[in-house]
Amino acid sequence: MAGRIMQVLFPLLTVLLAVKSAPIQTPRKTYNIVIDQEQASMEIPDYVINSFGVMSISGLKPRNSDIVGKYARHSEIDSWLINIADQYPTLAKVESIGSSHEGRDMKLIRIGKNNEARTKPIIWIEAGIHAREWVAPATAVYTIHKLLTEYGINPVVTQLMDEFDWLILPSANPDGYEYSHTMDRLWRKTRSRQSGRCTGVDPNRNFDISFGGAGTSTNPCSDIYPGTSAFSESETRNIRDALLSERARIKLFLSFHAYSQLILTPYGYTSIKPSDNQELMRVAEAGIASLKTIHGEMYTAGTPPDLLYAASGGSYDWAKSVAGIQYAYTYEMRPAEASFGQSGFILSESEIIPNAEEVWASLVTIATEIQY
Ligand code: 0X9
Ligand code: ZN
Repeated sequence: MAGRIMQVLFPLLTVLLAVKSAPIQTPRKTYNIVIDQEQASMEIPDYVINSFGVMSISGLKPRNSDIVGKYARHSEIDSWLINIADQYPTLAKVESIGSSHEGRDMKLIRIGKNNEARTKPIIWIEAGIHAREWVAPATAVYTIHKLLTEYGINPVVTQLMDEFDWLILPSANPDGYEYSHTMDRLWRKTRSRQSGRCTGVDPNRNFDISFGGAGTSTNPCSDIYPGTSAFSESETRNIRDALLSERARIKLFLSFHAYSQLILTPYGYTSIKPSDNQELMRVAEAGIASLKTIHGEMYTAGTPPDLLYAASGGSYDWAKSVAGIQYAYTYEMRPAEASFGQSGFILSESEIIPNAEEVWASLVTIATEIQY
């Protein structure tokens, strides 16, 4: 018994020491670790944890992990969401925000201690709006799994779930995502029928912000075709409506994409900077500094016109300038660049978890740094 208690207490002590002695900037807040000893003795494997709550787990495999670290199909993500929410009924709830063009359900998971009270500030994550950027939904899945399985165990996770509700849409373009699995690995758009025998609209050009402006094409066959009008796509309408219904509480809006290793700040549609550009850059740079401590990966912060190209009709620009969410960012995840002979959208499955771990570290810092 004493051995069992030591086995439980020792890792907890390691957690506390790691958090206390961390040399790098981390959550300014204090942690209250509440842990059910019975449950802990059954579930906590040996682990080490760093100051961002990145844990390396050995021993027991966490439950519900079947699609974590994999490129899952939309239906697998769907049923996994229902399953994991069922296992953590006090911490999570799944709801549908509507259907895709081809009738697939778009599920949003609401995660957080006391989330049913609907009073806390919200962190919103949309992933997979571009079909071929598979690491984006995979990172959202990892994040959902981490939040739910480490609540009450990992003080960083516990703190961030006590303080925020996390609303995560892991598969924002289900039809395109499926098409990229079955027909065309590099498919990007939705799957709605367009004129001229072409299919699909770029959903990240379809929001009502400078619609049809810079970085779009009038050719329906183009990958950056914005559609016939803003919100012509059911997927973007569903996202718009879900976002608007929660907008007062959303303090941080994140859109997960790949690739290039960037945290894009607003705006994407114009080179004019928002009045709080400095603050948005400060928080993004802090996130990048944390990200780099995990696996040494380098990210850059800045606006799309400065770092990539201008592009109008994007979700995060709309979230900031229309929905009024101050902190809105687009992540472009791994890889930094395409390697010879291979598209940058094709990232080995073995990089999903390292990518998600470093993104998590940046999320911890960003969530801690935002002022609201
Ligand atoms: O072009 C895009 O939509 C994004 N890059 S990607 O390679 N993932 O397609 C950049 C989006 C930046 N956001 C806006 N320009 N609104
Ligand atoms: Zn993208």
